[in-house]
Amino acid sequence: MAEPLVGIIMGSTSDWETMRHAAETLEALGIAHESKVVSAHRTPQRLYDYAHGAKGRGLKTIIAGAGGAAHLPGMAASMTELPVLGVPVESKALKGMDSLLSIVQMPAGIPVGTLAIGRAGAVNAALLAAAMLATTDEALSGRLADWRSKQTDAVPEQPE
Ligand code: RP5
Repeated sequence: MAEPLVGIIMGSTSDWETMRHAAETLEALGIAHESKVVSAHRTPQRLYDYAHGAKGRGLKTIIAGAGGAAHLPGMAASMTELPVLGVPVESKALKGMDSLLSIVQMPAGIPVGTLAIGRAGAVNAALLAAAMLATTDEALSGRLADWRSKQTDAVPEQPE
C-alpha cells in the first residue's frame, strides 16, 4: 500500500462503525489512507504526536470523527496546518446533536470543515477529501467523476 494521503482518526473504537464508511469510500476511490483511534481526552499525547507529525509524514488531510463532547477535530486542527474534516458521530444521549455542535462551532481562527452526523458525514468527508486531492491529481479526478457517474446511473426513475 502507498504511503497514506488521508488520515482517519476517531475518539474511540466505538466510532469505527461510523468512520469505516469514510475508509470504505477512500478505498473505493483508490486513495491511500490510514485509520487510527486517537482520543483527545483519553490519549492526549497520542493526539499531540499524531497531529504534529501528520504533515511531515505526507498526509494531505485529516478526517476526524468523534461523539459527545467532540473536541478531537478542533484539537487536531489546532496542531496542524492540514485541512481537518470533522464527522459528528451519533451519540446515544443526544443523537449526535452534541457532537455536531461541538465540532461545527469552532471560534474564528482554527477551522474544521464539519460534515453531517453519522454515516452521511463519514462518506461525504471522504468525498470532500477526494475532491481536494483531485485538484492536483488528474487520475483521481477521473476516478471521482466515474464514482459520481455510477451513483447517478444507480438512481431509478421509478420508486419501485
Ligand atoms: C468520544 O466518546 C468518542 O468519540 C465516542 O464517540 C464517545 C464514546 O466513546 P466510548 O465510551 O464508546 O469509548 O470520545
